[in-house]
Amino acid sequence: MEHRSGFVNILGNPNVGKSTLMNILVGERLSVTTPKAQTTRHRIMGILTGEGYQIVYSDTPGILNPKYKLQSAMMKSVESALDDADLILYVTDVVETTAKNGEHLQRILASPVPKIIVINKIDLSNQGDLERLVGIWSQMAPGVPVLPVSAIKKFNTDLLLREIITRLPVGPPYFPEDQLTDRFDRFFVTEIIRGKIFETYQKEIPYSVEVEIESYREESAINRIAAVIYVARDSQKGIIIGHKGSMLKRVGTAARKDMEEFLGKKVFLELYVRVAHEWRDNPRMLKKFGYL
Ligand SMILES: Nc1nc2c(ncn2[C@@H]2O[C@H](COP(=O)(O)OP(=O)(O)OP(=O)(O)O)[C@@H](O)[C@H]2O)c(=O)[nH]1
Ligand SMILES: [Mg+2]
Repeated sequence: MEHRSGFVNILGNPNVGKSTLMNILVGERLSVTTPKAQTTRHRIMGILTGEGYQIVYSDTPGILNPKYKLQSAMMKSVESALDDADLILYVTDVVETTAKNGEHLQRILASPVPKIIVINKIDLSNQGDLERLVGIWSQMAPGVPVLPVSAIKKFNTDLLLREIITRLPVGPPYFPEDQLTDRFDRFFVTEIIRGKIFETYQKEIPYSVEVEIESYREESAINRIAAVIYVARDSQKGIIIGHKGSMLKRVGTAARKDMEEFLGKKVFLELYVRVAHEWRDNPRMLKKFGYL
C-alpha cells in the first residue's frame, strides 16, 4: 500500500465545532473548545499518524469580518490555511444559517484544493431537517462531497477519516510518527487558562484577555508555572480577580487540573492580572503575544 500524507486544514465560521472536530480526529484535546464563538485565535496543528498515512490537521480561528487588529491577525492565519492545504474541511453545523457562509465560501469553493463539506452537530437535528440541509449544501457547493457528522458523539467521524485518507497525496510523512503538534507545552498551558476564562466570565471579558507565561520551571515531580492574564482596561482587572480573589481562584484551580491531565504531571500554578491598555489594537503587544 502506498503511503499518503498531507495537510488538512479545517475552516469555517466561529463556533461550528472546528476545534472539537480536530480533537476527535487526532484523539487528543489539543485545541481549546468552549460554547463561546472566537475561542480559537491561532492556527494549531494536530498530527495523526496511522498505518500507511499521516494527516497534518490545522485548526483555525472562525472566519469573521475583523473589527480590531487582533481579529485581522486571526484572519491572516485563516488565509494561510487556504494556501497550503492538500484538502480543506469546510465545517458548518445544523445550527447556523446557510446564509452565514456567503462570501468566504465562494472563495474557498473557487480554490483548486479538494474539499469536503462537514455538517457538524447532527445530534441536534432530525432526519428530515438534516436531509434538507444536505440538499441545500450540495446545491451551494456542486461536486463537493457533503458529510454530516457529530464530533461530540463521534458519529461518522471514522467515515470522515477514511474519506480524508483517500484524498491525500501519495508521499512520505512530514513529521516524526510520535509528534502530535507544532506547539510546545507552554502554548497549551496558556490556552488552557484562556479557555477557563472563556468559561468563567461573560460579555466582553473573554475577548479582552490574553495569557502569557511568566516563568515555567520543570522539576522532576512538578511543573511550577507562573502566568499573567492581561486585560484591555483597568475596570476589567477587578472583574477577573473577583470578590476576595474568588473568581481568579476558580480559574486557577480549573486550569491547574486540566494542565495536570494534559502534561501528566503535578502543576503548581500562580496567576497574576495586569492591564495592557487596548492591546488588541496595539501592534507591539500583538507581536509580543505571537499574533504578528
Ligand atoms: N451538540 C453538539 N455540540 C458540538 C458538537 N461539536 C462541537 N460542539 C459544541 O460547539 C461549541 C463550539 O465548539 P468549538 O469546537 O469550540 O467550535 P469552533 O468552531 O472551534 O469555534 P471557534 O474557535 O470560536 O471558531 C462547543 O460548545 C462544543 O461543545 C457536536 O457534534 N454536537
Ligand atoms: Mg476553535
